[in-house]
Amino acid sequence: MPSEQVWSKLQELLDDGLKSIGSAADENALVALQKRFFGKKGEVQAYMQHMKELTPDERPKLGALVNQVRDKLEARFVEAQKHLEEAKMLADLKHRRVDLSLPGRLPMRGAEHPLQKTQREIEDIFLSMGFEIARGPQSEWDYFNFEALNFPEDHPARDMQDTLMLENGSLLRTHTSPVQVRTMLCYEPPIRIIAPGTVYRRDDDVTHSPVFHQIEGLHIEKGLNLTHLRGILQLFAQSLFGKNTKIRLRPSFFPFTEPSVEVDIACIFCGQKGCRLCKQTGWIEILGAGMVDPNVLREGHIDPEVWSGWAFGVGIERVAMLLHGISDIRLFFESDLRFLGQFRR
Ligand code: FA5
Repeated sequence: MPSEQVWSKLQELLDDGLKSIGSAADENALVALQKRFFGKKGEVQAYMQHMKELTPDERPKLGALVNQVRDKLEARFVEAQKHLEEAKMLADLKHRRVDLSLPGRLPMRGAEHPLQKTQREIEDIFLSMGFEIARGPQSEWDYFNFEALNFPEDHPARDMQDTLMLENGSLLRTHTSPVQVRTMLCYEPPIRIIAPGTVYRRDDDVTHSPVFHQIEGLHIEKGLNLTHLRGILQLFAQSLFGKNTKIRLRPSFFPFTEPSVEVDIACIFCGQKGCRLCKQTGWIEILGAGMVDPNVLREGHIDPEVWSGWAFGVGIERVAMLLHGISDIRLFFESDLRFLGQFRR
């Protein structure tokens, strides 16, 4: 084909292409046109075959012109696609009659679980005082859960914590205190840790759950005594329940602390006037604590002649119930969104 004919055919192709693409009726027609013009054997590519009919200085001109034609057709193609999409959307909208004055629907927002939130708040208080977080296994050996904590075999103190036994001879830990000895065996004193975790007991009523959570605190240092324990727990109670919160220590018994104490806070509900929640006493028990028994330090390979320590164990559910005025512990475990949604920040 002589070169003038090639040029004019190319112009025809461009005119025809722009017109047909511009008037494509739907998506299917566009796809067919795409194949017709841009396919491997499409009409644009076909022009490259005329190369050999041209003189060497005309060939680059043909290449450039074919590219220009392709670019223009492609641009028209993108335009047509956009136009078809818009037309489809408008048709849809007409059909659906969207009422733009209706309020939008808010996506559902999650919330931190109240137990997780309480645990984090307690952790933050102790982390700010230089304590570190330690952890231990939930399936535990009798040795760490009882024996190393000074509960001799068949000692009636074991009945204080109804234990769930596992088939391999281990048990579900009944408290976080086993982390005390595990930590002593791993680290040299001074030690300052808190150990949050899940614990299990054969226990089930409105204030006791078979699965619950505790945070253990352990401080081992030279020259510690009960006043250090009292000071830290006072600070803890004030950070959690308010700066005027008073605490008191009552003598108690745990095999692994000597002396042992129960710690009460002045009733935050009635200001110590006496109410149903403090059973008219003005005080509410929040945790057990005491000075680490020398036998326990020895089990942890720590010399009780040199080092002394205090420890405490607090129930996270108990604290969360007090903080939020919740009277039934089962609410924490029922996954009822009406209850959990109230803890959104
Ligand atoms: C202990 O578990 C001791 N290990 C605490 C301790 C640690 C004392 C270190 C001294 C030194 P106790 O059995 O009292 O103690 O439990 C501690 C707290 O766990 C209780 O005050 C209570 O808040 C919580 N608790 C106990 N049983 C349940 C239960 N079934 N459901 C929910 N919370 C519970």
